[in-house]
Amino acid sequence: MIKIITYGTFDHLHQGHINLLKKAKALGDYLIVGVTTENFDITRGKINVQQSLMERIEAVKATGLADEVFPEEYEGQKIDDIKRNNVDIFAIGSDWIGKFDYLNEYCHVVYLPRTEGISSTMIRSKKNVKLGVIGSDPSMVKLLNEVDYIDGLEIHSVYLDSAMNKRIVDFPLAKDISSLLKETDAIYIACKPVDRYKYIKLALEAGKHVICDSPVALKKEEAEEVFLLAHKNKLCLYDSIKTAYSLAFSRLVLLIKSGIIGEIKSIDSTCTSQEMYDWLKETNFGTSMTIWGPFGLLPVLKILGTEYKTISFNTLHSTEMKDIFTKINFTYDNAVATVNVGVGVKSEGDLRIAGTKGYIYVPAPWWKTEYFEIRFENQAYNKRYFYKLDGEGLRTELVNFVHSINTGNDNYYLEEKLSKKVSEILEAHNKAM
Ligand code: C2G
Repeated sequence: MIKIITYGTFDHLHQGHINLLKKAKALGDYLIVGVTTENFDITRGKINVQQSLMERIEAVKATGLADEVFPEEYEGQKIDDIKRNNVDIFAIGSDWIGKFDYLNEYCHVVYLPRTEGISSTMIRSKKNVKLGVIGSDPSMVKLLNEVDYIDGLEIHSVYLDSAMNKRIVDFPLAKDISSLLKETDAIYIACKPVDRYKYIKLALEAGKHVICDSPVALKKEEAEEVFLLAHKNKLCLYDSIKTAYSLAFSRLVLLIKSGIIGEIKSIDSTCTSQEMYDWLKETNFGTSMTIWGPFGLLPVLKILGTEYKTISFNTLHSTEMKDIFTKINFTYDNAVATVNVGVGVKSEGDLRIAGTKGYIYVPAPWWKTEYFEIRFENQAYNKRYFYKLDGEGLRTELVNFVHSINTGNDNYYLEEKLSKKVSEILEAHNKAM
């Protein structure tokens, strides 16, 4: 009996995949198909997959062409699979020519002609979301660089608000806000924090989905109003705390929920930056809190929840700014937390999460980490975790944003109540200064 093995993501299974499976099966008697898991796809840079692993496996099974279907989970698994199953032929589409020659050591490698004119990417991006950009914050430049990686999203035009440093961008400039709103489906807001609420409202009232740098609003009431408006108009409103979308951070939260370090008793997070923009000095609200608050608060509110018992602020002022450094102290029923944020003051930007069985250490800068450690008193049990970070979390966030627009699904990386709580804390801090 001749055994053939092939692999693929098989997102939105289409004729190209079916032809490939038929050709592979025709090479022998028994066809084994490895379907790539989300985790492995992300590590190999494929992040736009829309169907779950189970849906994709079921779709391959339903073709009736495969004799065996299983998940492909890690780099190097192909060698294991080939050896374990006594495979005779490894078959894959011609887009991979040369890439799997190393498997010739274990079996015969065949590259099969690819079906032209059809791909999962084409199916996923039938309709492109036209994104308009308002603002000129440096985050906008990062966004413009990331969009190429996102299926189903294109930058339509950019409206540079005059209040900040104008930057040269390679995209068409909109002459005013109303023409930008008229010609787009969604708006990315990257302007001064104080103007965000105003632009979010304008965009939502015009029926546009919104993704906005964090914080979305500086007052609790304003945050509540814009989220309510989004619901009323059946639109997505994304608060862009990029760290929430990074693979390392989201896996860290899941590991904590699984109880790996026991009950969480303390969280310490620090976020600071040296760079000072002129416009920061003009603001009449807490600077370090506005710039770093949403990031610093994220692990505390995400892990310990938004229902703390007490909160207090310890703020350092300077002649130029209302707050250059703030320590926020929280008490919860069974835990405590401290968040340090600073602008123009530099400190070690790490994250420590203490539990009853062990602790998690995320080195600086923890908010864009690809790595963390779970440590125990007995160091023999320590574990290190590595995850690839694409575009500082922005890429995953945009993929998710487009997915929410197309399906109406909620944003499950960053809950609305967390965004609202961030605005509430910023307002309370501003009042306390
Ligand atoms: N394919 C094809 N014709 C198309 C599209 C895809 O023949 N129009 C083939 C691919 O060449 C591949 C298989 O269908 O052999 C699955 O394609 P994808 O779902 O795109 O998966 P891919 O990223 O190619 O995964 O480690 C290798 C991967 O697992 C292969």
